[in-house]
Amino acid sequence: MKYSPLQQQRYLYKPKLPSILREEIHAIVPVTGDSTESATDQTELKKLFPKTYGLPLISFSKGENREMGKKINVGVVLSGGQAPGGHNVIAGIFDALKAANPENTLYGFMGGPSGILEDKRLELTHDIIDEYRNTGGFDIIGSGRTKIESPEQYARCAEVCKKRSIDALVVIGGDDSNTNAAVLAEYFQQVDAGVSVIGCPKTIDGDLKNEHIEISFGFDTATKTYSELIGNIQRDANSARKYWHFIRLMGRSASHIGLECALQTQPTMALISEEVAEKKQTLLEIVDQITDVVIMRSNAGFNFGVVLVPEGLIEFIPEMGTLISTINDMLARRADEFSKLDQGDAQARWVADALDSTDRKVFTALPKDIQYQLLMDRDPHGNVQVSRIETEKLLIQMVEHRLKEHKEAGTFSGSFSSLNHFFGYEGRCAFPSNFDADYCYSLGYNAFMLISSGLTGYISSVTNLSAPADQWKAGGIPITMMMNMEQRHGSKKPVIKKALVELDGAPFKTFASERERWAQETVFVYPGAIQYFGPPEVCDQPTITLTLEQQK
Ligand code: FBP
Repeated sequence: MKYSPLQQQRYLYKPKLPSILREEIHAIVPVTGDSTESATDQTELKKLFPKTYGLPLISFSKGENREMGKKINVGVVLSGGQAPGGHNVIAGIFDALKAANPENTLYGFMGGPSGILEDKRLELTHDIIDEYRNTGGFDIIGSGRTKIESPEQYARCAEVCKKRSIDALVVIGGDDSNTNAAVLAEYFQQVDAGVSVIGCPKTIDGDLKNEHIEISFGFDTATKTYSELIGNIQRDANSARKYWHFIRLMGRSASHIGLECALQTQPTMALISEEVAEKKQTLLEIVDQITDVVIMRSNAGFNFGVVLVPEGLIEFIPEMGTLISTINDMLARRADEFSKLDQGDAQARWVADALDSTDRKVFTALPKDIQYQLLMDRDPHGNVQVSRIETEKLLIQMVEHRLKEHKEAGTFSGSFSSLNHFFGYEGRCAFPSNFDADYCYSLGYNAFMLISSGLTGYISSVTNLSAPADQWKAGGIPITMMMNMEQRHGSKKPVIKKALVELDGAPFKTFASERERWAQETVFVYPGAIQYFGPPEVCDQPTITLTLEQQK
């Protein structure tokens, strides 16, 4: 069997577009709106982006479009971690591009941004695209984490695009990739390269969002996949009534994934990193908070529960955050010395010796495994890779220790048996939900509309997402509008601001008003698997986060 029955059925699914994009493509025209400003740092950004700062907002309406039929070649690249729906973004670009002119060509750069630098391309044909419609993964052309951010790399991109007659590049990526797309767009304008650059908002983490990007694609499917798994574990916990499950969830710094999964499943507890930082909670305070719930439930006869832990938690605990940034700095400055040491104990001892007494106390109090994980390879930005730190195991060990103390003091007589889980990769390549299949296809189709309108430095924007797809609004937002200046690697850089969970936002407030009840009673919700066929109230619903955020 080459394809599963589900895959065969998904090939037949026709993604839904916003109503304006359903018009015959030559009968859609761009509408220029007001010129834009970044929310902060206007003067510095204007200076850095003389050609692409202040561009107008774009929407589309009906009208005769004579430019649309002009033959063009487009390159597309997938950047960073996988997110469900990437294939549909590419299918959307492809269908729009071929509808505009069957002679148009779409090239996929292979293995991420390095594919542009190395000039590794694949011409995407009908046969190739059809094999990937409505499927998960990024395997059609692969992805990678190489950054295009140096003047030499920009020049190389211009050279490759010129050599291959590429008129436009679509960069499908997160906040950093879209920041780099904006810088590349500005560079191409300055050197008159004749190549436009359009971004598409991707990441399961949900941290690329603002007034104009309601959600990045992949968040919907990933959170629904994790929620299914959490629900299954909750039902097991409620049946066996003997385990505490600690589940760490991907999402990097932001806790959007953890919060959405909590809203979908009503676990016993869910930690939110942003709240921990706001309250300046220490690791011991968090451990005590969990321990108190374990004891309370045990007294009520419930020696089981489910705790959700966001993967970025460790960096938000003040003493751990300070320690991690000191280690990041130290490993960047003394990389040579460090790399000569044996991994494990020798490296941990070397780091402990180099720390000041406060950081050393925090570091050496950690279990050895966690010490080693804190010293693992940094990501391309020099940051610790939070997905590699087993925070859920750390919490389990510390809760066990506290319960032992309570037992000795006669304040706990129950049992605590725990299991740990990490959900991340399980959700990044799932078959996209109908929402992500529709949203991604619309983002791609819309990206081509921006290209054919001669625009550059824009991100494809599809909004009004909690309404049915025909009411979605398609348009373009200048990327510079979403930027601010931040301190990165010792100097100020223009970047798209990462969106963390807002503690005064409706999703967090809803969670906060319910969580005490979830801890006391057992009110688990079991969402079940994503449904692709059936009534819209089961198959087409957006996330609870998006619905709450858009409730008037
Ligand atoms: P992006 O930010 O590139 O979309 O990646 C998201 C993510 O899945 C994070 O949630 C996670 O921390 C990280 O990627 C894991 O990275 P890797 O895929 O390199 O293991």
